[in-house]
Amino acid sequence: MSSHSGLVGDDLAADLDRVASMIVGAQTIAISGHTSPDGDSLGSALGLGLALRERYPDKSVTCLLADDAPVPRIYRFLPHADELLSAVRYDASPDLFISVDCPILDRLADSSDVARRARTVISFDHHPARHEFAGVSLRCVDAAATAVLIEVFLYAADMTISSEVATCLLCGIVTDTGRFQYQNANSAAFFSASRLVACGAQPALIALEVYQSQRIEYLRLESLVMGRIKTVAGGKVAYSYAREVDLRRCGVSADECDGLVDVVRSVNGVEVCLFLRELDGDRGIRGNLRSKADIDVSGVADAFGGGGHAAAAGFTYHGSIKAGLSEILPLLLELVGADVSEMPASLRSGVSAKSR
Ligand SMILES: [Mn+2]
Repeated sequence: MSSHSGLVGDDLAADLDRVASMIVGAQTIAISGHTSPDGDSLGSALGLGLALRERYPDKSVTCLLADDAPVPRIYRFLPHADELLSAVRYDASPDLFISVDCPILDRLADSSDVARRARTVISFDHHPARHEFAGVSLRCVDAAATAVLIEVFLYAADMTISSEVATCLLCGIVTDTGRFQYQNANSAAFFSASRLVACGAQPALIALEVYQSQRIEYLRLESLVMGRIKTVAGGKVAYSYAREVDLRRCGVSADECDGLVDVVRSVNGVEVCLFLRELDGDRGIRGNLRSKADIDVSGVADAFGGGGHAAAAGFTYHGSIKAGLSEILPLLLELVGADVSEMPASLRSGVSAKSR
């Protein structure tokens, strides 16, 4: 095993070896990240897929999209993003299915059927999980991004990391650490990022494409969300929301909204924040939670059937935005040790003694 970033204990090192030999033993390989893909999910799948294709030109390696939807615009610059195949159009039963950045089979959406058909399943992931769905799971919750784990794996397996592979993986690290600004931006993340830049990854290109290429329509929506930010609990909790009609009027698609929670997060003095967005077709509300301090918001996400990390979690809520706020805010107020009476009266109607 080559030198690694300090992330890999003996157990994980043994698993990395096992994964390498499972890959060698497979002829057809399908790789997929989760539904509503983000930079880590796409960067990890593409980076691993490209590296395997370069190393094993005789194998059939296919990178899949869990949804039958286009790649989000800001990630289309990723090398070979145009070759990603919707899982519904992949008919084969692969020897090996590799899940990246996904803790539960359900979040693989259409790709979960491919996983079920596969002879063996490997998972690379950094989310906490209650059950493992893969035969071999490389789960490291201390990794800032799944892309860090992929980088460590490629390095340990002595695989060449081309500049294209490196750019894909660095995109995963940059986006999952919020440009190295979140609490998860640890030395292992910087270590992998440094090695990737040495391999030819282009940090300036990633920053340009992901953060400096917003459509004016998106910025109009962002200003709407910004204008709606409210703080409670002496400024420790902030929240905002976007309605389906806001997206329609601004001309913004749902996959462009991932960064909106960061607008809410950016308020000075805020410790936890909440951003709610109505899903189209009455599918409920998507909730995103962030913590800027030591407060763990994953339990709140869990209470609403979601999950995630201590500092970044999400869930889908079935109900209206107002009902969602009046249910979720008391839990956030509790986390920062504030009183529910600090909630705006307009939202307090649904709150009862059970919330305390
Ligand atoms: Mn991730």
